[in-house]
Amino acid sequence: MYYGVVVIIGRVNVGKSTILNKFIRKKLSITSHKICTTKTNIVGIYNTSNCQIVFIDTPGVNTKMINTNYVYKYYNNIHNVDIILLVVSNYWTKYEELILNYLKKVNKPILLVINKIDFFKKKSNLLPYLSYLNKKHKFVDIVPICARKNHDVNILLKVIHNYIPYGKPRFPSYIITNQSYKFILSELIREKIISFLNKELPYTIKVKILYINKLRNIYNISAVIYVKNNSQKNIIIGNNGFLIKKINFYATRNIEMFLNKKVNLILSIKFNY
Ligand SMILES: Nc1nc2c(ncn2[C@@H]2O[C@H](COP(=O)(O)OP(=O)(O)OP(=O)(O)O)[C@@H](O)[C@H]2O)c(=O)[nH]1
Ligand SMILES: [Mg+2]
Repeated sequence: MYYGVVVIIGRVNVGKSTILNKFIRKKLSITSHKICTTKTNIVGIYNTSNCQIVFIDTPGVNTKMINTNYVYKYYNNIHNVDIILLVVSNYWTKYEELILNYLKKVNKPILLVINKIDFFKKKSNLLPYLSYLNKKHKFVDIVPICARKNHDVNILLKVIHNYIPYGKPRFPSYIITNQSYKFILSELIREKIISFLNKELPYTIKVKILYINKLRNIYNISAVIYVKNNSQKNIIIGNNGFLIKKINFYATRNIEMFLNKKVNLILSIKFNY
């Protein structure tokens, strides 16, 4: 048997969480086109008949983090991983430079993943970028993919397999994460809040699951959305409750897909500051 730990690192918004979800074949880590979607490390456990890989999705590096060592608290277990996936999109920035400088000191194999290759209209346009990246570091491999369309994610998994050592799996094979269900469901609600709200607001809002009750094959789930003040509350509720209903509708679908069960979601709003 094979067992290994892989950390997924990169700038904000390059598609790290999308990649994790494709590996695990479930939405475990929420995604959005807005930056700073992932707030904490998210673990996804991938199983085959002879291999278990623990993937750790991390919050993306952004402007706020770049000037502090804040981000590296999410990399605290980096010395225990077998391989690092450095994810970049269709361009390289000073953030990648900073992350790579940090990773070089860690002395672990780095696999470079170029995501969003759908932005290269012609395959040949990718070649100069590949040779540019090749000079940046002695990456163990460079794998171009398009996570959103699930293109070449399987190739990436095969390459990762090459770096997974022999070992006994640590988790039962039916487990896909070590996070609690309550946490994942609260994230699936937060994803919809992020997608329907503008600007900074979504990032100050927290969601907590109060209870999950199964009654005749229907999951009754009660969750609280914590806001700072009345104006945030009004925004979330929307005209005649339009927005909160929309959030509820799409969050319910999100959770139903995750649980594979019918869901009745009850949302309430409270102040937490
Ligand atoms: N065009 C394109 N978009 C993609 C691809 N993969 C992911 N995306 C989109 O990129 C956006 C960011 O994806 P995420 O997975 O949330 O990115 P992330 O790196 O986890 O972002 P943070 O958690 O904020 O660091 C989403 O809108 C995705 O749908 C891809 O291959 N092509
Ligand atoms: Mg993310």
